[in-house]
Amino acid sequence: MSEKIKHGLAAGAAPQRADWTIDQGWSQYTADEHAVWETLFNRQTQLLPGLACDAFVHGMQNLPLSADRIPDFVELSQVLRQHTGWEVVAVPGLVPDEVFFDHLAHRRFPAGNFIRKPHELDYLEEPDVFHDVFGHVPMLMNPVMADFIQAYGHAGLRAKQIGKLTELARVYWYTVEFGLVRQAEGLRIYGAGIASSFSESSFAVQSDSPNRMGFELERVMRTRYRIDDFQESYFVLNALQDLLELANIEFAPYYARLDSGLSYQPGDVLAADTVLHRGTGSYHRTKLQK
Ligand code: HBI
Ligand code: FE
Repeated sequence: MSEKIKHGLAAGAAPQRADWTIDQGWSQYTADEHAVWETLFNRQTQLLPGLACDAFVHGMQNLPLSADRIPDFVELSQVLRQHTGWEVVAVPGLVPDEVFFDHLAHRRFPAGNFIRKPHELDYLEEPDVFHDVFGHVPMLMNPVMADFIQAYGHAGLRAKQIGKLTELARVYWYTVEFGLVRQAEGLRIYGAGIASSFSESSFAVQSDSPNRMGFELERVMRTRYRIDDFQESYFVLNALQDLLELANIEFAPYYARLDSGLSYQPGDVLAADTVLHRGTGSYHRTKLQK
């Protein structure tokens, strides 16, 4: 277990419940914490029209989310359950892989109950209530995404047992977290890691720097990703419906094929890729020089 996963618990303490859930403790949020939510909520809501996909916008409209307060997971779950059968449960931060997957397999989305500090508005490593709720929950209102994330939970449990989680986790990363989708008007965000980030929202859709390529499963499973900065490459679905196929896929033959052949760096572009935009790489190049 990593150090990160112990965060939120007293040193050496075991989680109170075997499934790592805790009470959200909604009444204990301070005015300052609600104010951080308000800042983040307003800034993202103003930014996302024209950047987020229709499913995200519709999900958001139908949820009891507002600027003035951190949402109550019980209220949120009542609405979510009616639409797609999902609910939101509170966890203290990152939880062990098997625990995370077991929740997803049962249509429970584990959301951090804490919120970032005012000096962490733009970036923090652990998923907090803003990332988990604002980023993920609107897409859980979408039936296709609802089924896909549950299927990922089942696949994750199997992948963990057979030592293939690294490859499977790339699928989640490049879809649920950092996915783009084609829409009639242009490329749009559906990934929660992008939708909950002020700076990456415009970077992912509008910047010349990153590559944007058609999503291809085996290609994605071979592709490393950045966890500490904007992505160098985004993979684009033709439609959210494409996730249905991915939800029903048998991963075993893919794992077998991945045992031979290459893995790719985040910024690689291959001859076989469907390149929608060949990135200039300027953003990451500038960073390297600093
Ligand atoms: N725990 N709370 C939380 N949120 C995550 O996204 C998460 C996790 N534990 C493990 C995990 N993600 C990843 O290891 C898998 O998606 C691969
Ligand atoms: Fe996430």
